[in-house]
Amino acid sequence: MTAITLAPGLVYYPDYLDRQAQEQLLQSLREITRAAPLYTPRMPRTGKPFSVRMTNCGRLGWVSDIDGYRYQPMHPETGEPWPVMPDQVMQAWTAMSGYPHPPDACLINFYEPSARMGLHQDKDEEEFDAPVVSLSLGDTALFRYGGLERKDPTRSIRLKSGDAIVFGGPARLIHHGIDRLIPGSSDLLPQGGRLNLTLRKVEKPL
Ligand code: MD3
Ligand code: FE
Repeated sequence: MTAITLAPGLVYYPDYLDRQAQEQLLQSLREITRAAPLYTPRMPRTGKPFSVRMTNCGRLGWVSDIDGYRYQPMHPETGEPWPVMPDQVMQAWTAMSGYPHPPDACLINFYEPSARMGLHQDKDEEEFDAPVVSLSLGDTALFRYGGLERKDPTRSIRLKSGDAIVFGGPARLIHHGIDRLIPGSSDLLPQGGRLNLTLRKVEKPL
């Protein structure tokens, strides 16, 4: 496993999942989205739709609607509990997080070729001592990250299918986003696009 430290607390694992592991994870995600369909989140207050569609697995899921951002135990449209986190996802957390408790939530983002995600911080969790672990599948994305202040300078890297990236310690609250996908860069998803999983510890451990 190759680990490249890009900044303090920010570790990149290129090709963390080989092709077979990517296909296995994709199959799990197909089962998850059958039970917990991708939905279109909306911006708080304005109700403007995200270009990224989302679902979750694990005990808690991150949702956004006109009322705000939050973690909740059920799908916002079906009202059903989120599907269980696959073993492969739990194993990725154990391998890369360095954190002694299992994750509470796995947010699954689906990007169509034109989708993007603006620069933001992830701060809806209570536990910032735990890192966020991200797994990418499908088309390569141009991922941008900066610093703790929105005005800080940014850098960008390409996240390709099978890559993992971990944000912990001093990198946990940095600004980050997805500028765009590189269409046709992967043949993993038959229709193109990209899936990103982010594994999170939401609540403070007992
Ligand atoms: C840095 N997702 O879901 S993954 C998100 O590719 C999110 O879908 C992007 O940003 C995506 O919130 C980026 C990389 C990532 C994920 C979580 C982070 C970077 C992070 C949390 C803190 C700092
Ligand atoms: Fe984020």
